[in-house]
Amino acid sequence: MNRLPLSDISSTATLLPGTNTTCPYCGVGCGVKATVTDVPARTVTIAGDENHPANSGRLCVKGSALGETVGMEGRLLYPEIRGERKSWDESLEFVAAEFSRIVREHGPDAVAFYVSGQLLTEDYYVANKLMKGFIGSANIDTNSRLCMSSSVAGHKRAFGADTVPNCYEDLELADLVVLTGSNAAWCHPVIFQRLKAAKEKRPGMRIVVIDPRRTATCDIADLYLPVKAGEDVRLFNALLAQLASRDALDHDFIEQHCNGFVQALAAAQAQDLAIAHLAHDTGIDALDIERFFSWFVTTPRTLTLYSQGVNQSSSGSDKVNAIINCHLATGRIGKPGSGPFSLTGQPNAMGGREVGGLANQLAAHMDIDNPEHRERVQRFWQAPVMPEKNGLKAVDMFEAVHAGKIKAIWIVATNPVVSMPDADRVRAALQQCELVVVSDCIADTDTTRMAHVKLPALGWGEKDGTVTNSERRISRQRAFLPAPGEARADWWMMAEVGRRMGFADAFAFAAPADVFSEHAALSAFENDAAHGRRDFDIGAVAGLDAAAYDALLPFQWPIRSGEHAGTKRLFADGQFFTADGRARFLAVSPRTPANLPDADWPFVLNTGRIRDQWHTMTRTGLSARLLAHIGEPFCAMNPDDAAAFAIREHDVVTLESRWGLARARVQLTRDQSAGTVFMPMHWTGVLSSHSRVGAVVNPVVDPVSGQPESKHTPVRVRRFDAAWHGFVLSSVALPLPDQDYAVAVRGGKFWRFELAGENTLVGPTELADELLKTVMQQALAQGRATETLEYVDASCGVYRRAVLIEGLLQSVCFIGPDSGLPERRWLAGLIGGPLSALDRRALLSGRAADPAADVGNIICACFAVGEKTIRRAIATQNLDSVAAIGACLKAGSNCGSCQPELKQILASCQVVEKTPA
Ligand SMILES: Nc1nc2c(c(=O)[nH]1)N[C@H]1C(S)=C(S)[C@@H](COP(=O)(O)OP(=O)(O)OC[C@H]3O[C@@H](n4cnc5c(=O)[nH]c(N)nc54)[C@H](O)[C@@H]3O)O[C@H]1N2
Ligand SMILES: Nc1nc2c(c(=O)[nH]1)N[C@H]1C(S)=C(S)[C@@H](COP(=O)(O)OP(=O)(O)OC[C@H]3O[C@@H](n4cnc5c(=O)[nH]c(N)nc54)[C@H](O)[C@@H]3O)O[C@H]1N2
Ligand code: SF4
Ligand SMILES: [Mo]
Repeated sequence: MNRLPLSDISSTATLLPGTNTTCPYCGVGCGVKATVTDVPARTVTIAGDENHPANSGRLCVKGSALGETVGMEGRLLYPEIRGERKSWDESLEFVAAEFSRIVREHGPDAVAFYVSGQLLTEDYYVANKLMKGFIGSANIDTNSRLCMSSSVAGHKRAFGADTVPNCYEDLELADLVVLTGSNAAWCHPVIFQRLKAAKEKRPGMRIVVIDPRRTATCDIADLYLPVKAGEDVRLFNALLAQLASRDALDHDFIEQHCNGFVQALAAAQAQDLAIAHLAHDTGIDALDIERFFSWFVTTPRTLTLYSQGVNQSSSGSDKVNAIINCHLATGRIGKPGSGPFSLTGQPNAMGGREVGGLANQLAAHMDIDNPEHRERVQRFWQAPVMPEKNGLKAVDMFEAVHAGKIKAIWIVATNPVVSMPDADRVRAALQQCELVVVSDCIADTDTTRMAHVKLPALGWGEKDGTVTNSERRISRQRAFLPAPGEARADWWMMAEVGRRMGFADAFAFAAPADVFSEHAALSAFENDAAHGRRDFDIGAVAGLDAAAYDALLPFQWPIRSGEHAGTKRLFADGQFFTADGRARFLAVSPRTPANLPDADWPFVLNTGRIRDQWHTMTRTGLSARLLAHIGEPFCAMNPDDAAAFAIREHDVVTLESRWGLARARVQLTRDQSAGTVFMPMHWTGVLSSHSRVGAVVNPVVDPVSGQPESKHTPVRVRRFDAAWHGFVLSSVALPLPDQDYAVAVRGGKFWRFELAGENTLVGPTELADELLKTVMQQALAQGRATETLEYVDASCGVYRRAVLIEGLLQSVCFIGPDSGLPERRWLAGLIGGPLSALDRRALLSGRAADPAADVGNIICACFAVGEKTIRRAIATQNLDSVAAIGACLKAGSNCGSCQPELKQILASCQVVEKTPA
């Protein structure tokens, strides 16, 4: 037993008070200190862990709000089969028996697991072992297919292994940071904050942002390149050609450590390199392209950060290799402050790759299509079977479910009915599947609605294990809350099913530490010069006992047996993991996306994330504070495009593709280039009637990685011709109204419903009756006195109602002919309370008698500071900087996530001031 020679990586010293754990959201992997102040009430105080190297105490707004998402609301508490509560024993027995039967009758490829980068490494390891080594199919794929698989493919092609060479310290050491296809300000906020701080300290550091949308990340950019969607390969190929023609190559590095340079350069030079044509094809100003090239040519310490604008593309793998080519050509890899750095999305996207959770991987960075690897893993696992070919990748997997070839699927910690492309087809596939098992911590999701068997999983704060962040740093997630109901760990469910399928010995894990230990041992198994060295090796932590595992400090892999500290950077020695140890240049050529806009589908739909929501909102949607910034699904559109289609700000629009439709409220902005629209991926069928953008997204994939092109779907956008608009504010949750446009938004002490309908309302009274039915029924059942206030103007279709119960305002319902309804914020503030005479009089006008009561849209979620408050303060107190706003209103002074918006508000106030009336 390896007992703690690991002074650098295992210690109990920093563990008290509170629990040191890791944030369950993005791949930055911030250390969090959680302190439970009231166990039954599950009250938890959250702070950044100052000793965690990823964040040194910083947290973004989502991390700071974690305490608001660990309550019992909405939790799945007991196993269920076909809607009936069952014991764990019955449920596991049922799943194991059905999977065994289907495998017996139809072969191992008739079953599948679809898992997630939000699983802990231990969960993931067990799932992968069960499917590949014991069921004998490679049909286990993961939402990382939608997220990181193009990077995996690019890394393997260039480096011979899926290796991220860099570490976060490089953020501070770089002289030029290129962010391409990454909105780090919103999606990797602590990395963004580190960059921002580095730049403030060292103003000579330059930042370039490459993105078809001008995002909040541009706030720190010296140069913004509005690349036309999909044109990254062309841009980076042209850069490679420039590096050659301007003699910026590292000839020694290329000759000694790389193959394929000549071919890659020839491919780059084969494209039209005339700057005017390049500018035309990429949509970027010629001078800006030249400036970018010059900076790259002259800056040895160049770091390229990339994320989904690169990966989620039908040429995603080629984009990754085009970027890596430029770093290899200049020898800028594995050195302080330089390298190609893929920012991973999910908290454990990396851990999943380490255990081989993708359908074309094996385990511990070995490959299914390598017979030696197969034999080795089989021997290590003492597995009865081992698939010889890759399994189905996510999009193909759900197609096979649709076709009835896959008859049973177990979906764990992901919500594919929302997040897959062509999502209505995914729903249809599950609807007709023989057996759908879903493990989730939340009871009602778009995917659990399709489940025959629901298994309650432990959530963050309850589960125990490890995750790996973007810089290869393995950290512990630790439990600090009791399991709710009968919820159990995901690894436990998988292992139990494994045992019940007849593989008791292979799945005899008693705790996550056992799983981790086996995983670590496999990583080091025959991993040496004689057998061929693999990058992923954590042999030093194989055989940790429970106490050492519990005390594990964050460390970066590889850490080989006998080593005492992890590895900051790889490839500094020019040694790669290909057969000959040389890196490979890849000859790539620009390719247009598979589906291009045309007269029928004139716009390119781009999808992605917003600052305060996480994916399908099952957790961030529990926090009213996180919904204060953006509460409703929106479609960002260029004002000129909107004008051409008679679309005005705040109109509801329908986005339609050949695959499906979604509705959202229009947001006009010049940050969105003409011909493109953007809609967030977050809204679900639970929270909206028709705002699940996945239904619209084309199921096109990258031919190498199988990653879907979620950033590029031709669509048409038309104004939703609403005959009426409305909203409801209610102190109690109401069922989602079944309307053409309906969105439920959680507020602090209320729910808000935004509504619109296509058909003329015959009776607004009847609609209000229907919408407020739950409120009235509850009052009736409790025998409480209700009072109704009404305002009707039938001539113009205006109807307003307020319901008071025993003097307290319970709900309001406003219906009108257009979207010009009063602001909701003032009314919302009145819900649940008694009304003053003044408020009562103003109530159905919807407008506060005192304008200061209207704070506007919330910009700073930490301190709930609204846009109108900020604008008033700027005007009245002459505030002229973000710091001044912070000093006056506190806005932007906690997590800093809203600072780019504060800057924009300042700028717009200054423009107004300077514009003569
Ligand atoms: N707030 C928040 N943060 C998150 C998440 C979340 O749900 N919410 N999810 C996490 C996960 S899993 C992931 S994967 C990451 C994703 O992090 P990011 O990749 O930074 O986020 P996205 O918004 O998906 O897309 C990034 C940008 O790519 C741009 N883009 C689109 N097409 C192109 C193109 O052709 N070329 C280039 N260069 N850019 C293009 C988009 O306009 C967008 O601004 O975020 C993580 N962090
Ligand atoms: N249009 C469009 N679609 C996209 C993207 C895009 O940019 N545009 N991005 C893609 C990307 S990069 C990603 S990563 C995916 C993300 O998409 P999903 O993975 O589908 O989204 P999540 O909401 O994170 O789903 C996680 C689910 O697991 C549950 N859960 C949380 N913790 C646990 C746990 O410990 N155990 C179990 N069993 N369940 C748990 C949550 O309640 C939730 O239901 O979306 C992809 N889809
Ligand atoms: S930056 Fe990412 S890991 Fe850090 S607190 Fe925010 S969501 Fe969590
Ligand atoms: Mo992701």
